[in-house]
Amino acid sequence: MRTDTGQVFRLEDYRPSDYLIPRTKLDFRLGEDSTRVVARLTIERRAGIDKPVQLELDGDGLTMRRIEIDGEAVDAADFDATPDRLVIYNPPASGRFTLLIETELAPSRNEALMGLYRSSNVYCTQCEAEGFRRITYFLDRPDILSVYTVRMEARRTEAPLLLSNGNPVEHGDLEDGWHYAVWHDPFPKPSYLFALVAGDLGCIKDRFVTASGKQVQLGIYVEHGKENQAGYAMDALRRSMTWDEEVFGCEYDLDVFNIVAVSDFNMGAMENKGLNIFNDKYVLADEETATDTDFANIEAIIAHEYFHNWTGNRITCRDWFQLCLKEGLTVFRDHEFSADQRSRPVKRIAEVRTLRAHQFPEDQGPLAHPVRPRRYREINNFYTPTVYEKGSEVVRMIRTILGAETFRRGMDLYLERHDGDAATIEDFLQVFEDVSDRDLSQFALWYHQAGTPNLSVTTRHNAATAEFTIEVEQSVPPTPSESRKRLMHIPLAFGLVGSDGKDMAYGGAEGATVEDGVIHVRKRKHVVTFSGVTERPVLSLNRGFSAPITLSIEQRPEDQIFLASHDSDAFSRWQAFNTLLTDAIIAAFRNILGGKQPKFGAELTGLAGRIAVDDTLEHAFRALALALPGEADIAREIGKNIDPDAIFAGREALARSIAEANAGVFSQLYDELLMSGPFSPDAASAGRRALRNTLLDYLAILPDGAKRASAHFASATNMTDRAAALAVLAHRHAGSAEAKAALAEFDKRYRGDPLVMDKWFMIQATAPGAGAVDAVRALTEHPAFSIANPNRVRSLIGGFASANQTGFHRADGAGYTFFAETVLTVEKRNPQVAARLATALRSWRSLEPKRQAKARDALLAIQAKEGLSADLRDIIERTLA
Ligand code: 0A1
Ligand code: ZN
Repeated sequence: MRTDTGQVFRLEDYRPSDYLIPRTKLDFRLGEDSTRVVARLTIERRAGIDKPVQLELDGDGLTMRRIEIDGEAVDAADFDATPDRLVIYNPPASGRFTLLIETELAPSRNEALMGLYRSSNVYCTQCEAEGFRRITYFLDRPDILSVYTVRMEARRTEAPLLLSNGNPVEHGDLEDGWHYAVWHDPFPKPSYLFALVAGDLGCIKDRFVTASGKQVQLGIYVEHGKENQAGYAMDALRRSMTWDEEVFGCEYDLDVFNIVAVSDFNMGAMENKGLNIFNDKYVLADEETATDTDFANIEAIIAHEYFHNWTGNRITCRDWFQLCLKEGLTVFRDHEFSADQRSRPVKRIAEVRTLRAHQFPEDQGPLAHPVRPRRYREINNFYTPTVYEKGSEVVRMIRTILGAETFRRGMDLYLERHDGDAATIEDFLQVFEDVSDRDLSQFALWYHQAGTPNLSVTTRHNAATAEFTIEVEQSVPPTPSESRKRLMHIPLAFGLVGSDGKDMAYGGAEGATVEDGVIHVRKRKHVVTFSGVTERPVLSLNRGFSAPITLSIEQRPEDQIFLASHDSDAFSRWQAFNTLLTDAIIAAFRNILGGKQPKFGAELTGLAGRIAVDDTLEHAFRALALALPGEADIAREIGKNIDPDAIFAGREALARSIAEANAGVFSQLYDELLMSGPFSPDAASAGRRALRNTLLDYLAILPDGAKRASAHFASATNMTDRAAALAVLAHRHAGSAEAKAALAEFDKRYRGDPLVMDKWFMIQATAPGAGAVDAVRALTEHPAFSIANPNRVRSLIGGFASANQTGFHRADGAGYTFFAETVLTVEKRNPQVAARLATALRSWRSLEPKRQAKARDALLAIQAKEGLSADLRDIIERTLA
């Protein structure tokens, strides 16, 4: 485990390395307890450096067995090798030489899952961000691009399959039951994109012909017996390849494209050149084991990793500060792909919900950082919602400002100008300035400045002059180490909605640039006056969520109801209804704290009923609209002094009130939505199921609710419906005979399928109330649980800490104590997963004082642990700062 050295990396310290490694040859002799790696590196001193300089290579926990320069052993006095660094004091004066390094690794003992490790008897690698240095000494930084040739030897019985990046070159038998394979990747790449896989796996194959007629062999490798669960991923891959050609002009460039699913993986998946390695959760799916959400995630992640082939691999990052260059852009691309494959408005609502649930709390808490950070202690901790999701929103805003056509020209220029480069955010912005002749310097603050901007808005209508005025004032709250903020360029899409529900035309606009339905907010305050507006419009603002901001706007409830019923922008329609629901829950929360009964207006509950049956709306949209804002969303709106129990009670009261007011309508619709015929994971069918399951959640509150949910569970013919019913039983009827029976049956039926058991763990981990701590503790002893597997840990412990507000934030602090203990246990094996888990306490300062003190104690207990990993110490110290 890499313990904390306290070293801080700063963007301004970037300097190109003195040496380059144009060619890398790797020879692996694979054994689970001892693997030998011989690296032959062609090293060249960078042009312009004319005197000899020492060569320093990165390592992490390495054992070196041999070192030669140009075929000669290196004298002990001429180098220094520690586990974490290799220094060669006097490299050949010519500046060009071959360095041979032999290291010895123990894949079976690598539980951090970085570098070369074993997952269910399969050898695999994970090198992003700094895992390659756990395999051999190297200039392990993304601006060192090298052409790799990889040779692997293994026992044929143990590893009949030998894969690496690029194209296969040769393979054959060796003595004693060993065999070998050689792979060559002609595209120069950084070390973080290196990968190998060796093992005994099942496979499905397909072919793809690219737009220019190139034949590509596609392979998806999975555990034997799971081949029939890989078909959806293959279909998603083919669709991704076609889409990227059509929408971005990006064609695939190798003869083969392979995907391998492994069951022990720290993240979702990895875009290694020509050999993507996936968490099996994002490959395996069929109706019996996967929910509609799983299918959608698989489609998105297959696409994401594939799209990295251009945005990430052909054009990579100069340094890790530029991570958003590949991640924000690739998330934007996968969002667009899903929007095109499914329903664009529904996809947009889901994206915004995710952004608000994950990125907003990060941006508004102690872990806030710019989309392009300026400093880090541990880069693993910067694979964040800010870099990914906010990074994607920034790209979306560039498109909004430039328009779709100019944006595409900018992307074409980027792909052409920087192919083969290790680029920066400045390079990226430059292409859009070049194609548009716009000055994006103020806009660039979205990359450089942390925090969620707020726009405070007031409006007035003057009937006599037919003028409608919008006053907009921007502010960006202070974030850690950035107390003073500069003014941002915020593209604010809007509409003036007339009484007929249509957007009103206006004569002109003054006070800000207004183009194509977008107000460009650039100053602290704009007074924007629209002329020729004869009737008072209802203002629809930040349509499509054009900017990732918060809005403070006093809007009458009747205006919100009007927008929720009529806005032509589907996102804004959803937003208006969601705001009404949020406001109602907050009012109920305040009543409960004041000892009063919460009350809800009939307009609101009636509107819920009307949305449910509105056939002009997609089923999936209706399901999203009717899903109440989560407890954490409400907590974020309230902002401080949070009592999760009172929020829970307020939210439940609204759910009951909606259910009671609409019992008949909901029940009838629930029956109508039942589908017969074969299962299909398409968006329309998934939408029907989503709406029916949302209705079930309401109906389960009413008399005989447990019976209805139990019948839903028993008659389910797919995992979406079965898991939904189980959650309703375990959450709304915890402890009932029906809940117990369903949990037991699910366990019995799926005990042998770890990915399905993750759902069972998660559902129980998120059951509200004080009992959750003990339940989760007991489940850590369940035979299907394993503290060494990241998916199990995320489902049970992550589910509890991040998605169970009343359980985790139990008033006596027992949730925090259990959490601190568990984070430390996980950390012993896997610091990266532990650090990610620990971010669950990032909003601790918004809790009411008693819980706040207990949460702080838990953080301090972790901090006090000796020899803490760099990953965990970084998160804990920033959280406490
Ligand atoms: N580049 C990957 C994410 C990733 C990052 C770090 C990893 O280390 C364990 C693994 C994957 C992506 O964006 O999909
Ligand atoms: Zn990515």
